[in-house]
Amino acid sequence: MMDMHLKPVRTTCPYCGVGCGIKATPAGGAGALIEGDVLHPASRGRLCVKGSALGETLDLEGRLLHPAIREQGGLRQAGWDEALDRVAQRFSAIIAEHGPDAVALYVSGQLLTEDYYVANKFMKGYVGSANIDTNSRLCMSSAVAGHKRAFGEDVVPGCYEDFEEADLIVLVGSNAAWCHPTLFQRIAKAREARPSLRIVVIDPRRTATCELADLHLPIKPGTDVWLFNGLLSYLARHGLVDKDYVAAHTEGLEGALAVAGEEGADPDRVARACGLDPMLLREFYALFAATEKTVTAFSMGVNQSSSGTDKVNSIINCHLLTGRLGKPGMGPFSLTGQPNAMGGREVGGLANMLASHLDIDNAAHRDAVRSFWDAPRIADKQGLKAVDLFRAVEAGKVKAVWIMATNPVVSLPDADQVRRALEACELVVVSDVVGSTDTAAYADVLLPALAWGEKDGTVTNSERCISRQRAFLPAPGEARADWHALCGVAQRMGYAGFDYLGAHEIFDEHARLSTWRNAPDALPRAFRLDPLVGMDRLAYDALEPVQWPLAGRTAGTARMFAQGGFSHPGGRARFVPTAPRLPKGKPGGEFPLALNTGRLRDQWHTMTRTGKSPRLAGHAPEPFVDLHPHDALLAGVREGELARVTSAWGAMVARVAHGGGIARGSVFVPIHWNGQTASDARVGALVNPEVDPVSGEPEFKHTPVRVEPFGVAWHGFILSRDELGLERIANWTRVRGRGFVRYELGGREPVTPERARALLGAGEDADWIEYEDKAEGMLRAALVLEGRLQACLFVSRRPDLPSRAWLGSLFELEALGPMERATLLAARAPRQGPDPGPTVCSCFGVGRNTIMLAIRDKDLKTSGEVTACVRAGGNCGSCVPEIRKLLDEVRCAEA
Ligand SMILES: Nc1nc2c(c(=O)[nH]1)N[C@H]1C(S)=C(S)[C@@H](COP(=O)(O)OP(=O)(O)OC[C@H]3O[C@@H](n4cnc5c(=O)[nH]c(N)nc54)[C@H](O)[C@@H]3O)O[C@H]1N2
Ligand SMILES: Nc1nc2c(c(=O)[nH]1)N[C@H]1C(S)=C(S)[C@@H](COP(=O)(O)OP(=O)(O)OC[C@H]3O[C@@H](n4cnc5c(=O)[nH]c(N)nc54)[C@H](O)[C@@H]3O)O[C@H]1N2
Ligand code: SF4
Ligand SMILES: [Mo]
Repeated sequence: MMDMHLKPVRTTCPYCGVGCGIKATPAGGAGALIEGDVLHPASRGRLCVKGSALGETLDLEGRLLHPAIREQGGLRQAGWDEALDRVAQRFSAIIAEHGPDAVALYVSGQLLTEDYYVANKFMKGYVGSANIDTNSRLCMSSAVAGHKRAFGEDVVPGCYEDFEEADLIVLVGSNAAWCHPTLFQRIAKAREARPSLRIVVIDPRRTATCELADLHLPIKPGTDVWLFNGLLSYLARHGLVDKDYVAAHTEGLEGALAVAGEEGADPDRVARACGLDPMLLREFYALFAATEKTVTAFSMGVNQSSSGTDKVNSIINCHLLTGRLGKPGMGPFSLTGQPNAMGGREVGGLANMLASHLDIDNAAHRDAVRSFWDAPRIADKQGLKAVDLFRAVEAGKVKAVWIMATNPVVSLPDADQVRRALEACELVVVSDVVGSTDTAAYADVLLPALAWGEKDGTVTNSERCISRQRAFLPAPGEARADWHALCGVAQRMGYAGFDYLGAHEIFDEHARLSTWRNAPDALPRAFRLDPLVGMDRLAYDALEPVQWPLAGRTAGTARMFAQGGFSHPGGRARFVPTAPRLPKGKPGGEFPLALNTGRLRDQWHTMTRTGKSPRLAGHAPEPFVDLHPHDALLAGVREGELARVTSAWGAMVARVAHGGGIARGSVFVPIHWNGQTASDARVGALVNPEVDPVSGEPEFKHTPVRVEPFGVAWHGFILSRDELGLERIANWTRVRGRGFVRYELGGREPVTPERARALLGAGEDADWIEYEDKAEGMLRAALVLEGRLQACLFVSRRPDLPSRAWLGSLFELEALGPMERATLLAARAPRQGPDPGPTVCSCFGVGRNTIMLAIRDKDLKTSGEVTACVRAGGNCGSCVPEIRKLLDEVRCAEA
């Protein structure tokens, strides 16, 4: 059993694919002190704001603690035996009647490798269907397909150190400042030490990442292949072909160059296709040509596209041509999203793969895996990819689906279709750590999983580094590891080979499979873990982070392919001809704008965990639609007011914002809000379900939409100690504050004092403070309970509501003093300075206005000076790019 003696435990962050090391010291109960682990090679002690706030997400509020079964419309608590019996019986019955393809698993890059391995073995080897897909389909599948086409295997050739060694870093479709923050900080630090390091960002938006960029190429959405084909052609014409490398280790250059064609040979034409200033494009091409040590890192702006796989290969082509691969400071680099995106690929979690980097379409590969498992059967054709899977569920072809560690009702495109599918499905099993998610609402059987801090296993980060997640908290309620639940069902279905005594035994089997028939004359592959075979529990627990392929238990390999040795037969890499094409859904007519979706700095996906942290709530307390002021004018919407965004698939409501980074013709909406945190802000409902033909990855960044006013008679907010049921409110959103819940409201039916009382749950003789100005359409009220502020409500005809900052702080008081009572409805502290403004630094709660004031008053010039003056940026550093932006703003205003 784990040691619970409040000693620090070294583990790995459960969020992004950087995979930072964490030292967690249990603080009694469900809490823990979270620090960066200086020994972890991925982060060397750094943590971003999400990682730093993990301690605020560990409490058991909202946790799913017991299995539950749906009966007569309602869920009732059940024991594990009953729940697992139910799943096993229904799975067996459906398979017996309709065949193995009538059941499916939909899993996640947030599973540990051990969970993932068991899920894949269960489906492909025992059920005998490849209908297991994962949310990595929505994330990394284009990179996987691109790697396989180019290298013959899904391998990232480089490592994080390359970002520090490079002379040029090109970030394509990546907002690393917010999404891979500690890696971004390594880049920032490298540049500080070596100012000659050049950084280029290719993104239609001007993001926080651009604050570090020497060049920002605001590319027309979807046109990356034009840009990189043009670059390939430019490099070839300017004598940059690494002839030895190309001759010795690659094939197909002619075809790739031919497809770039005449258009690609003329940078001015490329610039036109990409909507870029020709001078800017030429400057980038010249810089790339002149800089041997170049890393091209890419993320969702590349992968999540109907031409995602071609985008990936168009980038890799440029690195193959110049031989810039696998050597210090150079290479194409796929930034992975989830903590175990890579581990999932190693165990073959996608519907078109087999375990251990083997192919489902290859009979010898199938035989290898089947014989290793000694399995009764093996899936012999590809299964359904995520989007198609949920279509098949709606059509009744797939009759049972087990969803694990993902929230598809929020995160899949055409998300209302997913709702319909789950409604129609005979058996929906959901394994989650949280009881109420948009997806769990459709569960027939709900299974409680161990969360981060409780579960035990391994993850692999973007640079192929395997590291341990270790438990440091006791299992709460009846929660169990996901692999344990899977084994329970498998055993009940009569399958042998699922009697593991612990995660270490699963890992051992996984490591052994990687060596199985892995020989030059058999089925050679780069992925192999020989030195990790045979670890007992102790050795597994002591495992240090290590990069595969391995030379020893602690001796990894940082870089690959410098000397060729690719996994295609013959060992050569392949140039892939990539013919450019635009996204199919062109904005115009009814839907004139292109919807781009993505992430915010302080939230993780559907907010089930980051949403618990008050510290993380301040940065972006509401969903918004960011668009160019000109497009707002055309759409008749105004900053600060609510707008409806509609596509051919669905609609949502969000507040209009002008962040300043969006070009005309596009809008940006964050992905995080869902049915639990807003009445109507699930952006997935709008997203075009078009997918890339090779990878099956959806077009998340490009859906034609229109924006129009969402008319309300009043705007308002409520801060309340308890959650409220907000009936008859046209629009609401919710975030967690320290000691309170914050609701932002837009309403149509007037709020009278009586209605205000009803909304806040104030009885006849409640301690109630109220101020009303009917002529101005203003109402302010507060409910006090035993001397403490219980709730307050502010309503106004216009969205000109007072700051929530000071009001929020009153919830931390044991009792309201007379001064606080007197000024409560003014929403300002008696002798308070100016409103601090929206949060920039979440760690120290420093607002925009505070920072701006300091910059102006004290004439601050650098982010370091800002930190010294007001603390902002002094902990995790995630807000430093935003501080730099504010410094620029002041500088511009002064000039
Ligand atoms: N804070 C935070 N960090 C996260 C996550 C999170 O939820 N929150 N999630 C993690 C996960 S799973 C993932 S996958 C990663 C994603 O990390 P990123 O890919 O960096 O994040 P996104 O915001 O999805 O999109 C990146 C950028 O692609 C741009 N883009 C859109 N269309 C195009 C195009 O046609 N061409 C180009 N070149 N760019 C385009 C968008 O404007 C956006 O700025 O983040 C990980 N890290
Ligand atoms: N519009 C739009 N949509 C997108 C994207 C986009 O850019 N735009 N990006 C896509 C991408 S890249 C991704 S990765 C997806 C992410 O989308 P999802 O995977 O749907 O998002 P999460 O909120 O991370 O869902 C994880 C779920 O697993 C639960 N969970 C956490 N830990 C465990 C565990 O150990 N076991 C179990 N059983 N459950 C656990 C959480 O409570 C949560 O409900 O979104 C995709 N959807
Ligand atoms: S960068 Fe942040 S979210 Fe990503 S692994 Fe590190 S601490 Fe976690
Ligand atoms: Mo992702």
